[in-house]
This record gives sequence, C-alpha cells and structure tokens, in this order.
Amino acid sequence: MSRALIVIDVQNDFCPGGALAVPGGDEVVAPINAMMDDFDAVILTQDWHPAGHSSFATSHKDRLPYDMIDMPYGPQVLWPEHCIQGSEGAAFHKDLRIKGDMIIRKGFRPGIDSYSAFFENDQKTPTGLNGYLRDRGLTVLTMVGLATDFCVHYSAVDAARLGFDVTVDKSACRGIDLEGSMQEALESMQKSGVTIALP
Ligand code: VGL
Ligand code: ZN
Repeated sequence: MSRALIVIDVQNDFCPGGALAVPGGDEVVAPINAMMDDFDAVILTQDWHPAGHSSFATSHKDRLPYDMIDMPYGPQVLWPEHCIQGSEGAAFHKDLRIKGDMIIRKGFRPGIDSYSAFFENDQKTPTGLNGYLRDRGLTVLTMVGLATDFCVHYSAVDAARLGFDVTVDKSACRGIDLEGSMQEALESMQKSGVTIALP
C-alpha cells in the first residue's frame, strides 16, 4: 500500500496574473513543495487545451466566460481561454518543484473538457491514471492544487468512486467559487467518502 501525492493544475493561468486566476492560487506552491518528500510518488496534472477548445467562451457565438451551455455530454461552464498547449500560461508555476514521477495532461480533446484527472467530463473516457496508479500499487491518495471546486473536486470524487483512499488537503488548495461551487464541492466530496484535511 503506497501513497501518492496528486498535484492538480498548479499552472500559471490559474495563478494571479493568469487567464483564469484562482484567488491565492500561488499560495499553494510552498506547502505542496514541502509535502512532496512525504510520499512514495508524486503525480502532477496539467490542464492542456488545444487553441479553440470547446470549453472556451470564444469558441461559441454570443457567449461570455462563465456562461453555462449544454454539451452532448452534459452541462459545461464556458471559460476564458486558458492553458493552451505549450503556452506560458500552461506551464507549471515557476517555483513548483517538478519532482513528479509522472505528468498527466488532460483536456486535450477539442470537443470535451476534462476536470478530473481520471475521466473526461463525459465521465467515461479514461485518462489512464487509474491504471498507472494500480500498476504501481499506489492506492492511498492525497490531492492538492487548483481549483478546489473544479479539477480537485472532480478528481477526488472519481478517485473515491474507483476505490482509492482519498484525502484532499484543503490547506494546499484554492477555489474559484462560481455561484456556490465551493460549498457544493465540499459537500459532494464528503458524500463520496473523501476525507477533507485542514491545516
Ligand atoms: C480548471 C476550469 C477549467 C481547474 C481547469 O483546473 O480546476 N478549471 N479548466
Ligand atoms: Zn481547462
């Protein structure tokens, strides 16, 4: 039984000054760096969209960032353009230790968003992370990073559903909080059996 730290989307575009800045996003960097040595493995995720991605408001006529639309796979928030493959905004925060055993990229299919590190937003297209963790016997997971109410939330719920032992360390996460999404995320994680750890 080995323990993995899953570091979600600590990228420039989610930090102050970025295209989809999460308030206090850069504050997670120091605590995450300090935690890395306490785990058997560190996995980093990277939101990684092609230009013109369907989750961008600019890809839809007469739509604004934060509008909701219906996609074939369900409701989808439209975002400002962010984390475009190879851009500075998609790069990890410059102070984040790149101690990761593996980097998993998500959101690269033009027609579908992927908040979770395990499944895309259709909730069935796998990213491969489940198999990777299983192969290595990494069954106890701690999740940290950005944003608490989107990518951390969906990753944690999927991991719990897949049978992992999951803790979200809130002290090393920051959220976007769109119309109560933070409260909803905390409730949904708790209901799924995710442990929420505070400082
Ligand atoms: C995220 C919105 C869009 C996240 C990624 O990392 O939480 N949120 N893409
Ligand atoms: Zn994204």
